[in-house]
Amino acid sequence: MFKERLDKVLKEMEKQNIPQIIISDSASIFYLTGKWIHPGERMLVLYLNTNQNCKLFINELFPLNDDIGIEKVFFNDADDPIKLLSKHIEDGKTLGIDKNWSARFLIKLMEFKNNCSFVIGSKIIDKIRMQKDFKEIELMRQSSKINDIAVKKLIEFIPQKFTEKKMGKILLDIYEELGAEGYSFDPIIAYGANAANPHHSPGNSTVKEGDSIIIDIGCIKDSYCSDITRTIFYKKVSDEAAKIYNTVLEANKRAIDKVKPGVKFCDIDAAARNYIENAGYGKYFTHRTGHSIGIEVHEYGDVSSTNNDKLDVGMIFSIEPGIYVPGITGVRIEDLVVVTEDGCEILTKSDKALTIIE
Ligand SMILES: [Mn+2]
Repeated sequence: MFKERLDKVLKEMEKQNIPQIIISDSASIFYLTGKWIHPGERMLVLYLNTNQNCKLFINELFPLNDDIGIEKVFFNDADDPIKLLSKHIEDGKTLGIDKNWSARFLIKLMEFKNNCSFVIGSKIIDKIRMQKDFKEIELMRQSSKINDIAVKKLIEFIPQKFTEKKMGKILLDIYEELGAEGYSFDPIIAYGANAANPHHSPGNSTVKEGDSIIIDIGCIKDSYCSDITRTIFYKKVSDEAAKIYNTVLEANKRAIDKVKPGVKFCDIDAAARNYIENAGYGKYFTHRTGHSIGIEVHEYGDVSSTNNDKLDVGMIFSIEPGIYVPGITGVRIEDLVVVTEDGCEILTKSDKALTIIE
């Protein structure tokens, strides 16, 4: 167990008056225990109680022999894990439930513990996970460092005119060569009109003269995710596309300039959005400005117009404005930043000046 992280969670539970919670999310369990357990359809529960009675309920199929600093309660496929769990939960008290816990577990537990009141408890740990500690920030730097090298290497393959799909496969080889565990999400590699779809799935298109090329990629290194987007142009760029590019770039820079403790997430979104709106492209910026990132590629804490939470030192999120003109072209420029005492550190270092490759 990471004692400091566990203590933070227990303290926050006390503050919010939720004396017991069930954590079932593998990433949150990893955050607290340092162990990845992927239970599939089987029950996996980290039960925390502010009275320090904390236990991990785990199927014996997933051998966890090391001492993780808290009691382990094993069960097998013939047992009823919910019945077992219910015996350890305090009667008559509020119980926080993981937002992603399956209804097939929860409803049964509610029947066993009908004197408890059930609330969603995830925000407690999700908010703590937003603020990365020193060790996590260093791991995020390393993950982004690999991703920066990968972008550069991948761009070198573009003149060979592989399909978007093939470029994705080449990227996986690059990540493996660089010592990453794999993708942090399915890469987006989009040529020309495809780039106007922010979530394009790489297909069989090949690059044509004048295309914008969106490369939105990320890897996992030592369990931490990176994420970057660069947009480049093939052989030539139209005046309109260059104007769009420079608008997105300025929006990206303005949002980054705004980052410091105490500023609201919605203010970061507004910095990028207002600039794009004033340039006349507002209706083509169709998504939020960014998302928190760490053990998972999308974590709690949107950089959006509706998030009034304030930034704090150690938070890491993306800033990724874009303009997508349907059927014609798309541009997105994404960086990851970590909030520091007086501003931010940019984790993604790849060049972002308008680039035309041959
Ligand atoms: Mn992203």
